[in-house]
Amino acid sequence: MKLEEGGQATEIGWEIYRLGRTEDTMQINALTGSVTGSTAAAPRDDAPTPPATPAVSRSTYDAKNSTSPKGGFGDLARKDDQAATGDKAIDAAHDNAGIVVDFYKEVLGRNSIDGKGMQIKSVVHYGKAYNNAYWDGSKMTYGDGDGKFFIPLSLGLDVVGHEMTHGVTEHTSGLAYRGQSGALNESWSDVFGELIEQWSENKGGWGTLQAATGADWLIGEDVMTPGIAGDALRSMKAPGTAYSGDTQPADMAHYKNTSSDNGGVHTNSGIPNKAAYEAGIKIGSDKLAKIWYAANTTFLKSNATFADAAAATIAAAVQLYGEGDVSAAVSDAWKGVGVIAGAKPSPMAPHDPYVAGASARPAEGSMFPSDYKGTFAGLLG
Ligand SMILES: [Ca+2]
Ligand SMILES: [Ca+2]
Ligand SMILES: [Zn+2]
Repeated sequence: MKLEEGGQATEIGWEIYRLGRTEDTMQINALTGSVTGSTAAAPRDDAPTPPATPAVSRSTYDAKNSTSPKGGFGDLARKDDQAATGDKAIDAAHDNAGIVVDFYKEVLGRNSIDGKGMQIKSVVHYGKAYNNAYWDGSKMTYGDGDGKFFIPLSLGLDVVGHEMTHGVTEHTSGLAYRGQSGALNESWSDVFGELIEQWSENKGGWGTLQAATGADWLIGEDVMTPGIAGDALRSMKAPGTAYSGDTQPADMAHYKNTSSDNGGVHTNSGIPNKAAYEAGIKIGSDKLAKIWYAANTTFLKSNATFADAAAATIAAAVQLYGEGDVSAAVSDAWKGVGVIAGAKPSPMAPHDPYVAGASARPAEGSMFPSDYKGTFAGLLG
């Protein structure tokens, strides 16, 4: 909902009615979780105490190098605020998961992956020399890497943020994991993996544009190829240059029409990644996070195309910051990569049809909320 302030909608948020006290209301900013206003009635002795939001529970398991660990998870190695185990991969998975939960709560007002306090489960030491990490709908799983291409993947905060953001996407837009919607799903995970890393390196804050312009915008740089300096799995700043075999396109003119990798979800994600980077260095990482998050929770549908993502992020920018420099920077970013007409026009590649069941939870609702009255369409030209 929008909160009216001086006749102008300024924030999106929730209005909370306290238990048993319908005369009390409180406005909470949906993005920061901060209380923006309240009306309180006189205290009442018999009023029930509203439950405090419990801390999100974290459990990290040791698969002991099995691909079929005991009970599906392996042994519980560390829970909640328990002390470090001394096992680097387990401790990094546990600590980094906590940072990701904190980021979503403090920056975006989201209570865990599902928005309802979902317990965070991580499985570490999965398989032998397993060079990957993934989200499967209920938990994160991390391999140890073979020591040559990867070290234990949980050591990368952007990797952990990437995997957990797949969970957030599943519970919000439900972007179907193939074709352009799948590349957007991948890109949103990269964007938040990187933003969470920036936020954490700035000790839970942003130095306005400092974080955006001073960051490397690389994904997986801390865990990839310990023997090679300066490379990464993906570069948002310069897609296609992260490592010697990087084939990511940086604009629509180089979009890869392929049936492998679910239609190139890990390659074509370079295009929206580059758009996010270009927007981020102009508007700052804080606004980038809030706009891209609002696009995922409010505007994107499961079968979104890149052009839909452009429209969604522009709409979110307008909703959060009004029409102006911020929304124009977002629009310019998508024009720059050729997704919408402008600086580098190029034909749109056809979008794969939506495949029912490809997404765990197809999003409901429409591309734009019915109460949206902005004029973002004019910004697309
Ligand atoms: Ca990074
Ligand atoms: Ca390296
Ligand atoms: Zn991914």
